[in-house]
Amino acid sequence: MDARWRGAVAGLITGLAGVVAASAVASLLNQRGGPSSSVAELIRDLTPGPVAEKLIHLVGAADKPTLQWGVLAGLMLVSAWGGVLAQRRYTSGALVFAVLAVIGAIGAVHHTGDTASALLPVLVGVVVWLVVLKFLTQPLDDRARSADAGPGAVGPVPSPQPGNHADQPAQRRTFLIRAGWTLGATAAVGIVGRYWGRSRRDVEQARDLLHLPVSAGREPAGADLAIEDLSPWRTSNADFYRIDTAFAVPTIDPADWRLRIHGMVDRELTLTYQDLQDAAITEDWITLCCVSNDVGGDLIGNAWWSGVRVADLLKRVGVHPDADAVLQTSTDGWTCGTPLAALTDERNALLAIAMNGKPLPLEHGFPVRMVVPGLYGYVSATKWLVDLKVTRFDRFDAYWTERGWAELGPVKTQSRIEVPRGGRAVAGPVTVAGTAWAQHTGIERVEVRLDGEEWQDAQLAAVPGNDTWVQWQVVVTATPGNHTVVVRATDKSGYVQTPVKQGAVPDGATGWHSISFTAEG
Ligand SMILES: Nc1nc2c(c(=O)[nH]1)N[C@H]1C(S)=C(S)[C@@H](COP(=O)(O)O)O[C@H]1N2
Ligand SMILES: [Mo]
Repeated sequence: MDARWRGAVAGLITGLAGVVAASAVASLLNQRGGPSSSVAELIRDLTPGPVAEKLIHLVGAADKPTLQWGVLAGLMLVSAWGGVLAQRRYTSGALVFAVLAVIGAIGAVHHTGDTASALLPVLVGVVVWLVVLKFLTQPLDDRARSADAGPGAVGPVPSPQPGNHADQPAQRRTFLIRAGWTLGATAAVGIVGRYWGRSRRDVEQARDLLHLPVSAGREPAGADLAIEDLSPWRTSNADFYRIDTAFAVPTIDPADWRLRIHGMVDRELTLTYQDLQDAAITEDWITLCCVSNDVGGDLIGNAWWSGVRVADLLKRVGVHPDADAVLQTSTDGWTCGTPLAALTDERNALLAIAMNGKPLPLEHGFPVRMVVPGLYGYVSATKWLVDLKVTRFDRFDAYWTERGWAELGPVKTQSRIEVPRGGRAVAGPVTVAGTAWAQHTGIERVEVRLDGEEWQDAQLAAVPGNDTWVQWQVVVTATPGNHTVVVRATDKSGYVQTPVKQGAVPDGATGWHSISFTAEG
């Protein structure tokens, strides 16, 4: 093989390795398509209408794959050229790949809109390109070849002749070995990426085909004050905060899902997804929040959940009287410990199958998760749930308790100001609004204080029960200039939110939320 060809082959392998790595990262991050299909979409979107139509007409229904393969073929050609250039001078070849990466980045951002996660695959791809390019073209480098004449060489080093791209067998061997390794690694990465991508698509499809016996829930009358910039009563699935330790979202086919309930029980029970659909479905508004939520933070959301009451299932299995906890485990091995009492009392602790009328999104625990009103997520809301063990708190440590968080995580009474947003208002009457929560206790009262004046009662919106947040609003009178507003809530147990500031570790932040704004005259 002529040395020039070897440069082209090095470029091809480099191009392939980067694309495969980028696609694997994209599918690990559960993005649709990798950077190359994004570039195909970019080209499609940039092509003027009539031309696009002609193109589509020409290639018929195959337009999408054709375009995608076209993009890949173009990429491979350019990569080969980059390899040939790099053989002479690494930086010229690297520059070619850098330009390709910029095009990929534009495509990715155009495709998803979410910059940070869209760019990660491209970033990984370009790093792989630059490293592999160096790795493969180094043994082809003209100067390296001449130097390789070795320390034993006597006399002037012969300069490499064109056409006689000094084909030292040692260099050829090094190149072939490196090329082989790179191809092997690329194949391995490709298989992993494929596997994840496929299982994600399969499970998404199974999810789309479900017809669950659930409703989407109706906003209770008067619960949503519909104030601009105030979070809506219902948090949509797309806007719901997400917290978990899963790098790649677990993909469980509902047909394969099983939940084992065991431990200190009279009769073990294993449930299928169909069993849950056939059981009595309970639906309720429940506000879920994270223990890591700082004062004023947004790791909280309110949704209409549909599922089976855990209390009913625990009654069926017969819980031993000396048990006090349930150890929950997810398919990826995350665990949490929940007080048995919270799962057996009158509250709607649910094995949820739907969120806002839709099967759980994969990110939120599909096919089945737990939701328990009144407890932080880290001690109750296991996503991708597969195992419930009735036990005692003195017999286990769960994921976050091993890491210094409290064993028990009842939600702390909190309130948050959301309006005025952006630190600006018009002097005169100013609407201050926000949310407050004390799940499973209920909010009794919300007060607001402007610049250290008297506390002023806020008006509370309607709520369907005690397990959700409540919206509140109050009008304060602001003179032109800078102001600070503070909020505090009182819950139905009579507890008034403490001003004492505490961080989220080990059992949830405390303190009053305040904001500053400038009133313009
Ligand atoms: N399997 C699993 N379930 C989990 C977690 C996790 O890391 N893994 N995190 C918990 C935490 S800390 C919270 S606050 C909630 C968040 O649920 P969400 O992502 O649906 O909002 O899920 C809980 N369930
Ligand atoms: Mo959390």
